[in-house]
Amino acid sequence: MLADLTASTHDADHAAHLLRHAGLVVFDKQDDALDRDLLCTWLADFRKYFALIQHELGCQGIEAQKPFMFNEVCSRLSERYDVRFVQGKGQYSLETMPWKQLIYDVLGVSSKELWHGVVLSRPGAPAQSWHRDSGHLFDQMLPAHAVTIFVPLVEITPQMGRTSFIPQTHLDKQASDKKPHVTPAIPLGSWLAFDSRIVHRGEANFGKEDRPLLYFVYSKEWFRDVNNFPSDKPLFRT
Ligand SMILES: O=C(O)CCC(=O)C(=O)O
Repeated sequence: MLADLTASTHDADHAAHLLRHAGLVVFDKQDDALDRDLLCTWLADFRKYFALIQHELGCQGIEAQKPFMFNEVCSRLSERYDVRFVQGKGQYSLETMPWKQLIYDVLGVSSKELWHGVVLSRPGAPAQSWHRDSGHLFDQMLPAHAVTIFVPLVEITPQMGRTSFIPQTHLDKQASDKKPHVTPAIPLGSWLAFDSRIVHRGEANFGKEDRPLLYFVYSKEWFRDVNNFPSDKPLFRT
C-alpha cells in the first residue's frame, strides 16, 4: 500500500491523483529532497521561537504540562505543542517550495497559505486520537478545500513516533478508525502532503529526542479555519 503512495514532482499528474484519491502522497525521491541548509535554518528558527514561547509561558505561570490555547501556540496533550509561526513569509513562501505545483493543481492557483508552524512532540508524548484537521464542510463530497504539507526537521526514528494515516478517509464522512492505516517513514529531506479531511494521528514519542515536524496549511481562498487556534488570545501581549 505504502509503495503506492509515493510520487515525484516530475510526475505532477500522478502526485495530484494520489492526493485526490488516497488523500495522501509521500515525496521521498532524491530529486524532491529539501536542501539540508534550509532545513537547518528552519530548525534553528523554530528552536529560537520555541525558547521565547517557553520563557513567556513561564513568566505567565502557565503550566506546560496542562492543555492551553493561544494564537501562537496550543498544547492539547501532554508533551505536544502546536506552534504557529506568525512572522512574515520570506523563506517559507509557497513560490519557492517544491510542492507549489501540487497545491495549485489540487486547490487552484488562487489558493492561499493559511499558516505554517511546527508540531513538536517531546519524549513521553502519548499518541494522539485519530482525528481530521478539518471536517467535511458540505453534504456533497467535494474536492479538497485544504491541504497540509509535513516536513520533518530531524531524522525521525520509529521510536520517536511517526504520523499514521487512514487512506481514502478524506472521502468518507463515516470513516472508521478500524480501517488499515499506513505510517510512512519520511527521511530527513522528504515531505508529504495530505488532504486535511483524512483521518490521521501522531504516534507516541518513546524516544529520547524532540520530534519537530514543520507543517504548511494551504486552502481555497474562501476557507477560514476557526477551529485549530484561537484568534483572540495572544500569548505575547506587546
Ligand atoms: O505529530 C504528528 O505526527 C501529527 C500531528 C497532527 O496530526 C496534529 O497535530 O494534528
